Amino acid sequence: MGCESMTNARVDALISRGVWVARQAVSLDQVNAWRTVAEARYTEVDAVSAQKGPWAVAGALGLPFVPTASSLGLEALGSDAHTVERVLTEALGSLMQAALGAPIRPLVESAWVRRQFAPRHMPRYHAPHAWHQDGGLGFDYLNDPDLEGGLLPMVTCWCPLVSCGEDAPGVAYLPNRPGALLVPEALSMISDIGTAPVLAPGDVLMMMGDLLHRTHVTPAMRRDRISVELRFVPSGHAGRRGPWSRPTEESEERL
Ligand SMILES: O=C(O)CCC(=O)C(=O)O
Ligand SMILES: [Fe+2]
Repeated sequence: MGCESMTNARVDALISRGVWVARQAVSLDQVNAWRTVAEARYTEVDAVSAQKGPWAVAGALGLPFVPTASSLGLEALGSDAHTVERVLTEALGSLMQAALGAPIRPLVESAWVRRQFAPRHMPRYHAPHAWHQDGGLGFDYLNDPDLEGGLLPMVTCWCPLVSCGEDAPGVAYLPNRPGALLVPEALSMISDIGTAPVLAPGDVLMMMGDLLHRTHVTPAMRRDRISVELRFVPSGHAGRRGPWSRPTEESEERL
């Protein structure tokens, strides 16, 4: 397949199925550098957590930390947080732009390092992510009836820093595009187990904002997984703030 038709195949898949696995989009050296920093940060997280409990981590490290999902703000990677942004934009920016039909920008205030555990290591307070749509970030599910208008135009780049999907938790998705947000009751009734790709470090799972996905974890898994994720929206779009979004310069100005 020629280079151009390959690109078209990716755009078509992302637009029609809402998902594309960009194999080896990031170099292994680069991913290993991110992993080394992320592992060091999680060593700090675990030390604080062992001493003072998981709810003390954010204050002690001065970083966003969600104990129920072991999620750390991407800024935990220091200057490497900018590298994530640059590398993903360089490698996949044109594909995301084609899928969203507009120039793009990263949603840096909602960017994460995630850790998911093999069941045998799972801390008491921790849970895998249930079925959801990333385009529902910050949507008021209780009071806003506009499930179609409420969907953010978005592409998530989900990057495992270790191999996953088989022996370590990955992500499962339902390959179609609802085109709107689903109410929480509908999400909780999904019985399909979905498609869970086996991913290697360097692979990037790209998901449109309406794609249904969740953590894929099975009782047999033995290894834990660390991943980074960055979402992209059209550059002209204001995005939306979720409960864990960090202040941006703009939102600070408004305070
Ligand atoms: O890392 C995972 O297991 C899933 C994370 C995810 O989908 C999300 O937080 O949006
Ligand atoms: Fe997600």
